[in-house]
Amino acid sequence: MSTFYVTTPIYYVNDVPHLGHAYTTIVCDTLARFHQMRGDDTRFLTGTDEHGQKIEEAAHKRGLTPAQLVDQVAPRFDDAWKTLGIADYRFIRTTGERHKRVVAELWKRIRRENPDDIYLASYQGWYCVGCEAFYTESQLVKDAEQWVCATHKRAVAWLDKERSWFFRLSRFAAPLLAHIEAHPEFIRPDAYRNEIVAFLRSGLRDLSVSRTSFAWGIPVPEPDPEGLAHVIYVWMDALTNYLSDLCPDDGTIGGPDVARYWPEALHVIGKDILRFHAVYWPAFLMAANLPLPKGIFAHGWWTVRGEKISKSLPATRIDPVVLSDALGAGSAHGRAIGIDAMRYYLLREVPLGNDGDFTFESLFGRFNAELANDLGNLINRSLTMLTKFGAEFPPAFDAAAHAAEGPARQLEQAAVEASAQAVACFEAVQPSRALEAIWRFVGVANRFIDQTQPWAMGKAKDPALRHTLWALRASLWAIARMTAPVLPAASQALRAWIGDDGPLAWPVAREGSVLVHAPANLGSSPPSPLFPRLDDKAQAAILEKVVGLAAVPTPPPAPATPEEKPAAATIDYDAFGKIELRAGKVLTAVAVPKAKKLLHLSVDLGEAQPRSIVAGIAEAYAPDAIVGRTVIVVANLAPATIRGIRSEGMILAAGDEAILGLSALDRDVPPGTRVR
Ligand code: ME8
Repeated sequence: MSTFYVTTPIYYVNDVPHLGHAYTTIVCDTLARFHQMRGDDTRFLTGTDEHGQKIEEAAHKRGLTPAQLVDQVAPRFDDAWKTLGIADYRFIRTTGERHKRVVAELWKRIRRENPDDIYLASYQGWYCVGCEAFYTESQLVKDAEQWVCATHKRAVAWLDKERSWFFRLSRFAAPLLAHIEAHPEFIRPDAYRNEIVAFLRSGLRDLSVSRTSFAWGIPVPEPDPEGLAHVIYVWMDALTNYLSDLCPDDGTIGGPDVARYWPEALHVIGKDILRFHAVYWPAFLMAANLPLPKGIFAHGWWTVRGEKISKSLPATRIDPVVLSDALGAGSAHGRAIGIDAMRYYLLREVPLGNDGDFTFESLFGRFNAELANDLGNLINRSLTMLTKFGAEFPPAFDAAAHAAEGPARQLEQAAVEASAQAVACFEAVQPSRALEAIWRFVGVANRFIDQTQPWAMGKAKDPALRHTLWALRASLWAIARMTAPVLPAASQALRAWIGDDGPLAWPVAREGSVLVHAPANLGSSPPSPLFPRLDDKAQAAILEKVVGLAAVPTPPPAPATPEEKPAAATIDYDAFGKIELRAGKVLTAVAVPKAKKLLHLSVDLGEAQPRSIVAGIAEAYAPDAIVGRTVIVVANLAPATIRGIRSEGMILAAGDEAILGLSALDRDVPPGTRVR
């Protein structure tokens, strides 16, 4: 039995899960399910990254302590994965006691094994809180006299001579290059390996691995001679999760799980965090004289209309739970089938490693062509034939018919090929190619029905129908199993229909045959379509649910006694109902030139385009302080032009002359939600 250990990045808890997070988690889930089916000793880890300046700032923005924020948000990731049916994962939080012990232990171990690899100095330079990363100017972009992070498109902060512990990263360029050369599979796909090799060849600078300017982190486990309190750099803390989850509770780095799983670790990550995983992490491990993980697989970014799906761009955010609910609405199996369809689309649409643009056209296209048509029709047609003729012609394997030149033999060959190719592709972390191989078999099975015409055989009372029906049933059996890693719910339903209640193992060829190993005596029961075709109406309903405006509540009823005149200086419900207040998320904010009170904002109200709004709040709020906030917007105010800028709404704020406070909601609601 082999061992397989797969990890997702641990996600930041400064916001809630979106489709980008779901993607990595689904990739890992698929690989874990596949290896489980192959009989491998499988372990799958995900979790949340809860320390650092970014989390501390996010908490303060919400008026919470960091501990309160992380305790609120971490379960939302765990819940999302449970709702999405992610199987048998372990969930680690970096605020957990064991993790904190292991991180301190890793630090001490580096100091023991290679004392000079960590030293005190002072750091001066740029820092992006979004990435929690130090940058040189050559890694940043200049925008209107400011250095801006290329990923977060926001100004970076200058850290001025912050006293810090440094890690001697510069020592590791050569050993890392040697490791990559000796293990070509260490960084995949190739393009990312080449990127890291080029980065290493250009030389490495030592890395600041502690911070003193904030406190939300794991304390450095040794005193600073000047008495300053340091917390460990959040990436050193976060990366250690992959190891700490395997360690015993006392924080020792070792024990049976480390021995068993660590050498097999595969880190699946987005390309945005490749350098941390492919350079910093192995260097920390080398300095501690610990073995490296087996590999790192970086995937590309999902975009929406070309913009990366991210927390900072709400217009790109798609909630995976809402999407799967909407996709499964037409199926008797509901969300479970919606989840399968979403998994299928994400895994099939782009080869792992490439970027992909999420579009509803391609999602609906694949749903209808590949799930409803190719797979759905095969299932429906096969089960119909089995139900209709199975009693008169009980399916039976006929060795001679199976071996003879003809459709059954082609079917068998296609099954053998699909199984072997899918195994190779899943093992090589190429789920899109595995699905292509399986769908080639689905195509051959559909052709088998066209060629053999079981309905005509039934009519002609042809006894060969018994073998034909057997072959159809065996094909469904093979397909149910081969699709199980990607389509767990559809696979389970299909297996129930054909009576496959054996342990869920991969269908392998033995003595040149896959199909002949299908269990005998399969029963069948009447199906309901797994993936009902999405017609125009269904597509419109999905769009409405996933990207449409949040439902607008009906206006409150008029007062019960209309003859009662409202008192002076009050307005009635009707008048209030005419004011359309909506939650809006501030996407960007810039000062209006020569107007010291004005900021020009773009605000997401859940519409196709963000609104342009000019607000008189510049004296009270710096642009940076309001980006990302959810405010209350008067959405139906007549547009006006202020200082030559079109303003399409008003933001509610407190204060007469001077602005004293900005309207806010105490929790995140989808942009566009009505406020009343
Ligand atoms: O980086 N397309 O956490 P994070 C594809 N805490 N994948 C995406 C994506 C997109 N548009 N957006 C996010 C962190 N992801 C650190 C990791 S690990 C020791 C610490 C996925 O919450 C992708 O896997 O910003 C990416 O690497 C990860 O979410 C970033 O999540």
